Amino acid sequence: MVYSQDPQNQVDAVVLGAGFSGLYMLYRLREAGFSTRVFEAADGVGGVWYWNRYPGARCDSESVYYNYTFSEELFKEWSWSSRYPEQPEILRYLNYVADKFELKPDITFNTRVTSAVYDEAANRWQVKTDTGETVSAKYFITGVGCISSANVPNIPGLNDFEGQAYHTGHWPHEKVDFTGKRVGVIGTGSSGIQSIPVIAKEAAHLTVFQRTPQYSVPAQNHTYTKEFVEEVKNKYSEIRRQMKETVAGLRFEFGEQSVLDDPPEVRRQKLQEGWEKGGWEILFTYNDLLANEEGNELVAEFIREKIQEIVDDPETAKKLTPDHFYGTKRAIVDTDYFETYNRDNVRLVDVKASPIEAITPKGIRTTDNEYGLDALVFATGFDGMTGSLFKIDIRGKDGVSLKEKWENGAKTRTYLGLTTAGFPNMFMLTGPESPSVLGNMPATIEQHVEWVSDCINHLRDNQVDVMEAESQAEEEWSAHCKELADATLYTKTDSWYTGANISGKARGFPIYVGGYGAYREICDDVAVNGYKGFSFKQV
Ligand code: N01
Repeated sequence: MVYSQDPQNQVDAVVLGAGFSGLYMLYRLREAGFSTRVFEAADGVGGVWYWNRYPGARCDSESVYYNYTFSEELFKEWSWSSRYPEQPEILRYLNYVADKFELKPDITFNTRVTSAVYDEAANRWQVKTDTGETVSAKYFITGVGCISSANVPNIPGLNDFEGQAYHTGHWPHEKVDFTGKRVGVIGTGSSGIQSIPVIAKEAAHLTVFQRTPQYSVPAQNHTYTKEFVEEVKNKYSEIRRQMKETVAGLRFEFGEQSVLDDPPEVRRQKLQEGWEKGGWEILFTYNDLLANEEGNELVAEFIREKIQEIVDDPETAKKLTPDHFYGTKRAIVDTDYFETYNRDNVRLVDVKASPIEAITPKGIRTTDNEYGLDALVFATGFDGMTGSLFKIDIRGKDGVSLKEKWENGAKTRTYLGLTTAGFPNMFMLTGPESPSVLGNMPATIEQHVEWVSDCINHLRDNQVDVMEAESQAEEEWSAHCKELADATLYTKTDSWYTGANISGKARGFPIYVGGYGAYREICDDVAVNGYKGFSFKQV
């Protein structure tokens, strides 16, 4: 169905973004008979998988969980090639979904929503785009992603560089050829750690500018056999159940024991097994890794020893050794990351010890050296959680903007991470104070989309025109999120979770840490109890 060309440009719902969230939201709304427009800045579907085309980009959730499960037919039609497939394959998957369900005709591509203002008299959202269109919608739903607003640090001389510069989150569509080039990479988060080994193989020379060393564990990536893929398809119900009920929407639950319960040799054996299995095994081995300083240190030390073993040059190994709590920055899985520093053409620069002073026409100048470069890669991350929402001028009742209400990010206030008081009929898919980024995104996205579409169906069935989170419910939810987060080690580390990566951004931890399964139960309970915590209006 193509959206109705209403002369007033009115639709039931406007959805922002055509990534995992927006595509499924569109599907559900259309199935329920709501006229829906999706706006997407890119010229294709995919969201982060459209933009993040850097070498080595792949998911860090196992692929069999990194997909939709709402359609058994879709789940059984699609076959992943490997445990952690690369970006082109994931983008192909999302295009396959969009084509299978004929979603593209309802998506307006190459169009960015610039503002969304709630018109209290009409009880509708007025949504404006950068192409000059205004659409009036009863429901305004954001699916803009949690880590989609690229952070390019404001380094002096940024625009003076004469070589090619790239950000991992805005990578060109055509292949970037680093052959014969001296390449610099700034940043060693997931994007840096995935791209560095691949770039090192191609470039003449690679210099990595590292501010904070990171823990990383081997992905132990491998291709899937036909038999395994068939087996997975037969486990559809089990996989869907795991994605719904577990702590992170994957096959894991946290282990039953504290890190401190195991004697050293047993702990070592378990961690060694986790290392060999790869991925996030280690992270889920114990029940208190993310809450117990002493226990976390024991696990961190195990990974530090691995880094010392892998990296030949002791000085480089020392620079690569992290000292924050393991897992409090997003746990990273890699392919040959630490091994890459044993190559002759790779050099590591510690920019905490010798900060970057400037980008020059010919490279990078730190306080103690100058590095000549032909190409520069910013693997410097994103303004997470709120960055993409704040790029849009979203205004609720009384003309108050979301940015003002949340004090520029210093105080996000939501009810369930889905709604915020003063912004009626607006829903944020994987919004701040939902579990979102602390696990497998497609799982948390499916839950949010299904909750929102059930909610909108409920409003229609009960002839309710306006639904709004109550301030009291919001206060309690935000306080609950903060209380849970403060009991963990997450808040003790500088990370994009805490906003510490963005200069001037207020520190917080706007993510629900109680786990996907528990969160789903809370959301379901709210719905079953007549959407408690919300007020309703019939016009
Ligand atoms: O970004 P990051 P990312 N000077 O913020 C450094 C998801 N993701 O794009 O740690 C020098 O983690 C910064 O240093 P520091 C995933 O959730 C998933 O890598 O702030 N360095 C850090 O090293 C991930 O967590 C996949 O001190 C500067 C790096 O840049 C999230 O996206 C793949 C600097 C940024 O690391 C973000 O990952 C990729 C400066 N001025 C991403 N500014 C999957 O596997 C920043 N840095 C699915």
